[in-house]
Amino acid sequence: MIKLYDKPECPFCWRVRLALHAVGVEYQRLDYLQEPQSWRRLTPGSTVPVMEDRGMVLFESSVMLEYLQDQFGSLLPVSPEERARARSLMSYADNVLGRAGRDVIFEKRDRDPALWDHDRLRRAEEAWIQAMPWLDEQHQRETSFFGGEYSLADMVLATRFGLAQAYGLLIPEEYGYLKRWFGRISSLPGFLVTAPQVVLEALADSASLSGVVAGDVQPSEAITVNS
Ligand SMILES: N[C@@H](CCC(=O)N[C@@H](CS)C(=O)NCC(=O)O)C(=O)O
Repeated sequence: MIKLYDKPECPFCWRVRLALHAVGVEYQRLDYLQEPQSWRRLTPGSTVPVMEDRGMVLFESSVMLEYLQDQFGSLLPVSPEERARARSLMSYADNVLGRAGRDVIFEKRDRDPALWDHDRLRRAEEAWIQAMPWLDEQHQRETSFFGGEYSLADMVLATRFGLAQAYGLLIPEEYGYLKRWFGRISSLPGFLVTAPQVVLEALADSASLSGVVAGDVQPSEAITVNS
């Protein structure tokens, strides 16, 4: 069985959990802090995620996603053009959207609000807003970026939006395609089963504000083996 050394709130770990769920593979989820020695032995850069499959060790999330795509073939669009587009979206998710979100998360996470650097937050929020128009234009349909099938691009973006929302960075109202896409993807079982607690709490808050039953959202931390 695949082993995944994992940290719930890490966006790189979450995308691998999403992809594993999407291909329907059973895996064992290990908290890297509870297995520090075996984890450190496997990763030259001391990062998570780390994947172990039948003696093979992978320590870079993009390689894990490509491996799952090569094994199961259902995580990227078929044509070379659309695959290139999916990879461009993933790059945008990490290098543009993710950078803005990361600054807000790092500033707010586990810190007394009295100590927040408001200039840093304001700059990150501006960068977040500036990242929206290009993404909003990339939609062909509302359900996903690729004609109804969820791809790795959707998964990587969903983790960035989910974590950002948990720290107060929302999709502005005028980006209707993006809002509807996130509304749909964040209600799918794969998203809910793999999401970190902080994301589920933010979703439950926004659901209760919009009248949906918050108890529908279940935490994922209790789940160590997924199928
Ligand atoms: N490029 C790496 C980045 C992984 C990464 O930066 N992981 C962070 C957590 S999000 C990490 O392991 N930090 C060290 C730590 O948390 O101890 C990948 O995609 O796998």
